[in-house]
Amino acid sequence: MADLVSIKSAVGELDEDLVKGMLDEFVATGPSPDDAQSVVAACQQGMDIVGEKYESGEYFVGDLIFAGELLSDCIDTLKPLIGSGGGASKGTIVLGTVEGDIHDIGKNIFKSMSEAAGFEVVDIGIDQKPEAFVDAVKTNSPEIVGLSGVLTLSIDSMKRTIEALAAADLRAGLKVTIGGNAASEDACKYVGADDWSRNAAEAVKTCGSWVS
Ligand code: B12
Repeated sequence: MADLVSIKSAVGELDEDLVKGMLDEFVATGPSPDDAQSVVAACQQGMDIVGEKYESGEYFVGDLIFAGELLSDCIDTLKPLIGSGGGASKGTIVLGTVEGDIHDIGKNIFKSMSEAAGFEVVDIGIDQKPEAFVDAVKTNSPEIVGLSGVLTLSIDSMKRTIEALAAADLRAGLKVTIGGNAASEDACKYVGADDWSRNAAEAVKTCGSWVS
């Protein structure tokens, strides 16, 4: 099993060579999908260190950008290990990052894991207005809508998005899940979602239970 503490710390230190070396070694051991998900989680925890260093003034926006690229590379390396749902589609998820928020690393991880679990994912991208979600739901008739957001202000965008779905008569029979750093139990209640998670693997399990 990989050294999760060292991976978390190397991501936090933005030590690209060390991170890549450790992930290459891990991949070479032929790990299980669960082990690969633990490494994804360790990389995500490394991003929390990056966030703390940014807040304390040690890192700047350029470091956030580099951190984003580093984590995307990590996910590209780990994605083939996460497994494949195989067979028929389990259902459709319309997914996007809500208006005002351009963060998409977590959204992309949730997308990869959902696809690996057998869902079809319609990814409408970042900074998406409520109307864009409404249009995507009308076009694709998904079972589930996933709203991603890491900024505090994203909570209000999520609320507006869910209100727009209700106003368009699309909310009944649709499950809505929210994720990203902004998601919490309180946020879930406030925005009127069915579920929330800051862990993509757990969220995918919940989505699976909704369509089974
Ligand atoms: C990388 C990063 C960036 C990159 C983003 C690159 C990209 N392509 O996404 C860049 C440089 C662009 C960026 C920009 C900014 N950022 Co920034 N950024 C981060 C950082 C370091 C990491 C975010 C991240 O990717 N985390 C890792 C992912 C994997 O975690 P996650 O999103 O939570 O996703 C997981 C789960 O939540 C879940 N999930 C995610 N989405 C979904 C969706 C569904 C449906 C489900 C079920 C699950 C799910 O699955 C994922 C895997 O488990 C965070 C710090 C932090 N700790 O979060 C700051 C942070 C989010 N940024 C912050 C800020 C302030 C900004 C800027 C305003 C900076 C600036 N002055 O310009 C801008 C915002 C621009 C905007 N309008 O959005 C603040 C937000 C403060 C706040 N509370 O609002 C943070 C918290 C840093 C800090 N501590 O101050 N940022």
